[in-house]
Amino acid sequence: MNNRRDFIKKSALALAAITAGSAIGNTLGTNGFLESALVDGGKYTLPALPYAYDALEPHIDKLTMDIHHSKHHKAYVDNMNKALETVDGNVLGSPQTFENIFDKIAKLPAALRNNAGGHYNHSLFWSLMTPNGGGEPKGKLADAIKTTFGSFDEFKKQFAEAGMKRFGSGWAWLVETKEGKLVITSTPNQDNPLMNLESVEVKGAPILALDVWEHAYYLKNQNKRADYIASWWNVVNWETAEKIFES
Ligand code: MN3
Repeated sequence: MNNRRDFIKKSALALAAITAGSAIGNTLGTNGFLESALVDGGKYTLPALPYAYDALEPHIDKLTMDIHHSKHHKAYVDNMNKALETVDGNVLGSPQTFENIFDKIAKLPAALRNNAGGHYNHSLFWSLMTPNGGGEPKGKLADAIKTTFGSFDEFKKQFAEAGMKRFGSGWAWLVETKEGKLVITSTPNQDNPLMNLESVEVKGAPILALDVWEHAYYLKNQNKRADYIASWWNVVNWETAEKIFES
């Protein structure tokens, strides 16, 4: 048990070292939970949630959290590992990190794009929610949001719109670009702003991520995505978002 824990800790530290200073390094390095999602003995693993399945009630229901994590996210992890077995090592190169995979994603199989994206996006998403969440961000992130969008309410409105306008399945994001600008964007399917793809309109480091796939809300909210987004604001982990932004 201890050996395993030590191994995971070391793997996480190694990964943080490899990716330090990069966009993903900034996202992962300050985010202990996300680090635990990473390679264990050469395979990617499903991280345990940092809270119980019912902890986000009444805003996000227990059954949705259970199925979303133990079935949907697990499938992305398993299929990412399977897809990696099919990849030509010369195309991917090393190290086998999210950063390297997303950088080369245009040349890699679609299965890897969908499932590495799914694993990364969900790991980040869980870490950006907490039972003691909601309210407003503080510090530098709060200042940057006000400067960029005029007010926190205006930011919320534009972010919710990005989630509402995403046709079909996908994600809404608050991204910090290379130039240090905050931008709201969205991606289809399991694409994300770290992927080196022409179709990704805004590239940069994710600060906030919202899953707008129907599987994220259908059991509780059915077709009412707007209700789900309104509930989600109550569980946003602004502390984590602030840490990512300030790193
Ligand atoms: Mn999902």
